[in-house]
Amino acid sequence: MSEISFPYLLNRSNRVALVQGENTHTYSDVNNYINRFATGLLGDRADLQEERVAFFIPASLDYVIAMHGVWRAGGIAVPLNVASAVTELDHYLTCANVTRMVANAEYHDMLRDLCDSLDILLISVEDVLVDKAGNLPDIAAERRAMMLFTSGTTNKPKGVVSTHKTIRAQITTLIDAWAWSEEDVIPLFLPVHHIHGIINILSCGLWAGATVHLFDKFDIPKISEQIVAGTYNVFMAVPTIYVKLIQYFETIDPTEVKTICDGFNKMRLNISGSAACPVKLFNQWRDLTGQVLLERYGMTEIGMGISNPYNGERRAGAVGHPLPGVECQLFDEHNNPINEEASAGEIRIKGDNVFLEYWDNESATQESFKDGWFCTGDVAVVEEGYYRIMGRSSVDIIKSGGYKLSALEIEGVLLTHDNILEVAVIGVEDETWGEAVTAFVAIKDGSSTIEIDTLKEWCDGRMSSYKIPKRLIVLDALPRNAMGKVTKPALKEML
Ligand code: MLC
Ligand code: AMP
Repeated sequence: MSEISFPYLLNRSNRVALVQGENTHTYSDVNNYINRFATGLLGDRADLQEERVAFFIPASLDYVIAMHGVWRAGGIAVPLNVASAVTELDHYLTCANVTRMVANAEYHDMLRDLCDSLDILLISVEDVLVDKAGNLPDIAAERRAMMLFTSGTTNKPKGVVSTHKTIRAQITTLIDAWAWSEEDVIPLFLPVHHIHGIINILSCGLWAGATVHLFDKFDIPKISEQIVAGTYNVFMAVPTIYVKLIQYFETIDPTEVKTICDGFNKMRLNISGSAACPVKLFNQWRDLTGQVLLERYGMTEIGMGISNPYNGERRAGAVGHPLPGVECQLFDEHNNPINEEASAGEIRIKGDNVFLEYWDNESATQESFKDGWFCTGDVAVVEEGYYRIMGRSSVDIIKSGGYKLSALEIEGVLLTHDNILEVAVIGVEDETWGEAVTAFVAIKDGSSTIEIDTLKEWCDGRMSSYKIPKRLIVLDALPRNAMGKVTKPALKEML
């Protein structure tokens, strides 16, 4: 077993690691906090031995302290979505057998009952920080480090477990491929419970010795101000963010648009990923800012797999070539490898970047691998060496604004509505969100019909807000095939 020397965040003396509002934090300050937090977490133990410590903290210094502190003490970090509904949190905490939850004091009242009911100790970073760091354990690279929840073709999200070796591989391939350096400055406004924010931005930035500016949400005017000031040289976002920026440009003065676009123009790199970047958007962004978006493809289970080149042609509508260290192969439906160009097949991935397991779910782990290849469920073709994503093998997965949503999970909640007899949820093409959650329902005999606004109100608190259907279509009955299964393609055609 190889030991990890924790190069995630080297002590780079007085270089600035994090900026949050008016506050700046150097690498040595952040490391000092991390070691003191890890020591406090350990108490009189020598090693957390993969204890699951959850944290409910938006992007901030405290988030970084919690994440790295758990790693330094030998625990498994479980970052949670701060926009989750309580029932969703209950599932994450129970599934991961979490024992301690770190949250900012302002969230304690909201979380206390849930934590008490699950026998979880609710703490804050200040509670744990000790005055002086003590001895910290050596951690083997093969040990479990992080658990992220992902929706899939089952109705409850699964815990994707990666080891330190996985995370290291996911980071280092991007450091080289995208030419990260100490000179880089990048804003982080994406959620920090998904790999796009955690690995591609925060972890790559800190590994490279760069500076990461933390925002608790995607605040266009605040971020634009910094872009105009020339603060950032790298920008990474989901396609919806580029769409929203373009929509914002339509609401402000053209001279202001020009100064923001000039700010983007001066950057060394703009990246799009987590969902398909439409060719129209790629072209609009190039016309506005002169930036040729670098589109890449990834997944919670693999980090980044395929990327357009940093140097070389970035092709619109394509995701590029497999990254160094990532083996990538297309397979047909009979599990035969496809080696000729232009034939579509499922993307399967091998490499140190691939996750270890779904937590406490051996059958799901086994089903997701075939002959050592991780089966992504995404379908692609290769054209002149460039991969192009064609779609997904399951209609039950929806990508909305970069979030992966399970149609079955949303259907499960909607079915508990008193008036709903049957329901089917699909993703419908949408210019802003990529896909918009759309619910088809049949109403129980004798119940009154439902309007979209009342359904949205009912959903509030029962699911994260971005899962709530954007459209509702009431039918007498849902179309079914001879086996009695709802035919979702027929629903799509109806629109
Ligand atoms: C927000 N809303 C959404 C939504 N985000 N609706 C559908 N889909 C989404 N993704 C809704 C809210 O519920 C709210 O509805 C309204 O929009 C305004 O909310 P907001 O929070 O102010 O929106 P905004 O800040 O503009 O958020 C948009 C966004 C966000 C694009 C910034 O969705 C986001 O951060 N997405 C990125 C997710 C991500 O990081 N995915 C990576 C997964 S990892 P109402 O009705 O209340 O007004 C992965 C692997 C890889 O995919 O390859 O990277
Ligand atoms: P997640 O499970 O949230 O990590 O989402 C991963 C999924 O996002 C992949 O399986 C793809 O379906 C999708 N995805 C990521 N990047 C791209 C991209 N550039 N183009 C199309 N789909 C993408």
